[in-house]
Amino acid sequence: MSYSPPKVWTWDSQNGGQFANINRPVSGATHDKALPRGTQPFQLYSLATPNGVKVTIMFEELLEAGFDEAEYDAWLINIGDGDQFSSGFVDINPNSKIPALLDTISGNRVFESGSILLYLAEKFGAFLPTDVAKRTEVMNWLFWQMGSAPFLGGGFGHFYAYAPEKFEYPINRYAMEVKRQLDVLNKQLANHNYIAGDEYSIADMAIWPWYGGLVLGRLYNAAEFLAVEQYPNLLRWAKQIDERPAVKRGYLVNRAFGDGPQMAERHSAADFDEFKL
Ligand SMILES: N[C@@H](CCC(=O)N[C@@H](CS)C(=O)NCC(=O)O)C(=O)O
Repeated sequence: MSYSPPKVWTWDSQNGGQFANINRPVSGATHDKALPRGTQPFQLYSLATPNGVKVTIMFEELLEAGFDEAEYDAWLINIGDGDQFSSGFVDINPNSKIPALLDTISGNRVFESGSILLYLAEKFGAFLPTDVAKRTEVMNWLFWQMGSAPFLGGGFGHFYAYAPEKFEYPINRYAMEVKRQLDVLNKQLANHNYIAGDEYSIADMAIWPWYGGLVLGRLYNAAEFLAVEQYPNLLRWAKQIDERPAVKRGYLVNRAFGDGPQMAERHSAADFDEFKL
């Protein structure tokens, strides 16, 4: 199988891949629609993909730690339906990707999951050490996640689970890179309880939904293919984080797909009452 690129690339909207209907080569709004707005200080617009879950875990951890001012309304953005291209969403994230946040107290818009985690950590003085050396290590791993996960999601996940055919070259390339990343995490967790050291931090919250989810068999159904039992320290950490009550709650928020329990929107702590968590 070979392909000769034409002189100038043109858009084939019917490329056969899953999600091809929402991918476009241009940015910006496709329709005029305001975002819904609740009464809580934070308005989150998201979906329970790994990038979305990072932020709902952070909100639930803040609330669990007693920061009542971290109350939030979590509104569902159904990316399959193109909700991320509404004029209201594009106003708070010109990149049209979940998660996006509005801090109604300061009026700040915040997009990119790493930026949101950092914003909330600094605002509440939580899950980010103040000591320079410790803080730098958290940042190292937070930025590691932001740079690495696209190879897991856009690379491995796309070609292993979503592409219209199984192509050997990209699956080999990205399986190799993802296994290298799993080995990096496994080695780091051999002598650290949490990713960045002794303390649970926003680095764990950023990395767990992707790499924890992968080794727990919740992502791309690829745990066997990637032989995740080769990473025992990573598995130990993934299970340990999975046990946290705030993580269980955060995992559920904005979940409107899959076989397990779902909670499309979250507006107060009482929304969890009907779930056995
Ligand atoms: N780097 C971004 C990535 C966000 C992202 O890729 N979001 C996906 C869902 S996981 C999305 O909204 N996709 C919709 C689209 O591409 O139109 C972040 O960490 O916030």
